[in-house]
Amino acid sequence: MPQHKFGRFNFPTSRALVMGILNATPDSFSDGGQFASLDYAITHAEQMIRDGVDIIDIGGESSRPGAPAVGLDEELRRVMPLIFALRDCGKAISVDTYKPEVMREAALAGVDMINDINGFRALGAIDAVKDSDCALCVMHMLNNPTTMQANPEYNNVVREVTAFLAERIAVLTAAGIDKERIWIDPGFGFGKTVEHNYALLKAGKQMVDELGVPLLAGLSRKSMIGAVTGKPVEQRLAGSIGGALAAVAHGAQIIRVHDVAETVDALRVWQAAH
Ligand code: 9MG
Repeated sequence: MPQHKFGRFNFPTSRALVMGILNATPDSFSDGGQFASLDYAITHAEQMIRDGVDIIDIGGESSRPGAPAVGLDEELRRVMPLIFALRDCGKAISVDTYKPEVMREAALAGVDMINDINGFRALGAIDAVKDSDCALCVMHMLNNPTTMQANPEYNNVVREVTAFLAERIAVLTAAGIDKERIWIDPGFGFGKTVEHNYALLKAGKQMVDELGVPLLAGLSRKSMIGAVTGKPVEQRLAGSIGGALAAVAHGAQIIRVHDVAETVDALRVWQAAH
């Protein structure tokens, strides 16, 4: 049976995988400091596991436009205790970071994926991951999280994003990284208009065929869902599930989501109908 090697795990290619978003940021419900935040995040992770998650994506810095940058020490302080608490939970662990030092520590701690919204472009990022065997998610982002949504323009968004990802794959493999470790992600909402996002969504299979690596898609609760449904962020569950199924129909093999239980159910029904 064909499989994706994914750090310590082998996943079947015959179904799409669900990646649950776990924020290792201080939560707004608790004023109990670091340990309360850690407890809260672990409780959330345990719920995702009961709900059928495949991969838990731990992030210590929000990539939302306007979100405050987090320093290296603070990001390590947020992310590392969660990695240690969850790495033997039986589910694959991913870390969402663009900082080489965090990548290095996470890889040493045995995580299964590094998810880099910056496509491993930071100085030292490739060195930080090259000697590990975790999977690498290479995402496209135009400019940076502060400037990316200021009038994004492309002549041909699919061609330009595909060319960017092809270049990153070439750089990673030239550094000695096995292509089997690499996943691509068009980066919905990262320097794209609604039209750009849907053009990329529809081009998923074309990108996979052209680049020869599997695709991860993250559109949960994003503005591309709100633009079509007219719903605010807290009412985008049904739209996000529609988006997840559309992404799978267009070739995505991992769906990054907030709402694990509902997405797992939707994908199970989808799978049963194929
Ligand atoms: C961290 N993060 C936020 N949105 C994302 C997306 O669409 N893809 C990936 N890989 N990471 C994301």
